Amino acid sequence: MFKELDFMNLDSLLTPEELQIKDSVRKFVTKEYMPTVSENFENAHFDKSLIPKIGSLGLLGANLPEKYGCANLNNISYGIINQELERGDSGLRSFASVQSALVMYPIYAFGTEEQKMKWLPKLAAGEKIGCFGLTEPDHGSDPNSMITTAKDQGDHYLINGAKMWITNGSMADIAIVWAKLDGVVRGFIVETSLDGFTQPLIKDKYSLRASITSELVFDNVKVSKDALLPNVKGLKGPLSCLTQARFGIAWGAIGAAQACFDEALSYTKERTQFGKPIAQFQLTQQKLTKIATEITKAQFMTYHLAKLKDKGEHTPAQVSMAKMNNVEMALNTARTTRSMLGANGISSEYQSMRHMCNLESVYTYEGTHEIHTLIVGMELTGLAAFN
Ligand code: TGC
Ligand code: FAD
Repeated sequence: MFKELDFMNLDSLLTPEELQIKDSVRKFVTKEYMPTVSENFENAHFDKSLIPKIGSLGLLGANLPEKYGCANLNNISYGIINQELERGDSGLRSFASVQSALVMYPIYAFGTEEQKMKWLPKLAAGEKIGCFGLTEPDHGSDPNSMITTAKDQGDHYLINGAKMWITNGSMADIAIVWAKLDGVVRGFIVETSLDGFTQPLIKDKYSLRASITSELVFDNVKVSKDALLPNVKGLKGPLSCLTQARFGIAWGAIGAAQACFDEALSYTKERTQFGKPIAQFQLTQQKLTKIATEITKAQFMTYHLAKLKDKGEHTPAQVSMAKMNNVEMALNTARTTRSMLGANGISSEYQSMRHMCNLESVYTYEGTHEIHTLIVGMELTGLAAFN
């Protein structure tokens, strides 16, 4: 079994099943994803051929019930999956967390039994791909101001508007679209093959290049009445999905940070300057020590959060603190480890800079660092500082 940084022996708290999940996802990522990630990142390509394999490993909607073709794992295992996928690349974790937390979860939590049986087994197997449309060109941090509308036309709804920066968009079979119906935010399962629905790819990104990001455009898209998710109204619908996804990101960021730490540790032990390994200089050790300490703190916060989530005792603000802290920690780690590799750090032979570029998006999506700061601030003070 591969051994990563585990300074406080967190593994001793994991069950044999949780350790086994970590090992199997690690092996999949190492053998099947890592050999081409650098080339795919350079070519702005997401390798869709891996999706059925990801599904067959039980990594999609992994914390949802077996009845719907899912693995029914606990939240530690769900977190570990995200951590191991993001050790590979944030784009790989993005694919899985959108499918799991932002597409499967709302169907599971807010859908009818027919909607669940129709979509969840296929999404779990990776036979169908989903995306989640909340952000609009002019409404990001403040989704309540969205202007996409759904109009009740008697026997169908008519959707008009646009969503922006949508992960998986151009390859999705369905989109969970949040639109205002009679002024209230509602969720719809919209098949992307419908007339008037287009998903232009967003090109030329410096970040998350091995991930698909798209616009969604709705021009009089006619959706059937059974596309509406009936069991939620208002912004708490999409925000509840974000709580699931942000939890996964808090774990995922640790994987990206560990990958960067491992790279810097082995590089600085090998690389010599002034006649000794650069790992022997005090300033290098200070950097490694700081990173290892921050990763360890993040691991324990996230582990405890998963335990709270298993008991249904976690709060959105706790999830915000973990997302905010861990992503900032991972981004700082990647920037530091990139510098520790000197000029080699900018080469695509190494991964710190790829992680660093990706983490700039992770810092912004699923609620920016600033928005999470304000969510925690509101929890502490009881005063909202958003507007
Ligand atoms: P506010 O009045 O605070 O809340 C409206 C209703 O929602 C409830 N609520 C939540 N419920 C569940 N989970 C949460 N995290 C919740 N936060 C709030 C709240 O209790 C209320 O319920 P009710 O019953 O009273 O109606 O709403 P607000 O308009 O003041 O907004 C607050 C704010 C700014 C925190 C919120 O809008 C926000 O989080 N903004 C950030 C937007 C965001 O995160 N967008 C992400 C888009 S998806 C994405 O980025 C995917 S990237 C995926 C990938 O590639 O991995
Ligand atoms: P803005 O909201 O315009 O914010 C710009 C800046 O202003 C930020 O620094 C922000 O923190 C700051 N700011 C805003 N309001 C405040 C305030 N009240 N106080 C202090 N500072 C503030 N969205 C989806 O719906 N689905 C997806 O699948 C998806 N995938 C994404 C993939 C990528 C690669 C990226 C980059 C984004 C994705 N997003 C997705 C969108 C993402 O959620 C938004 O970018 C994010 O919510 C921020 O919105 P914005 O970009 O419009 O920035």
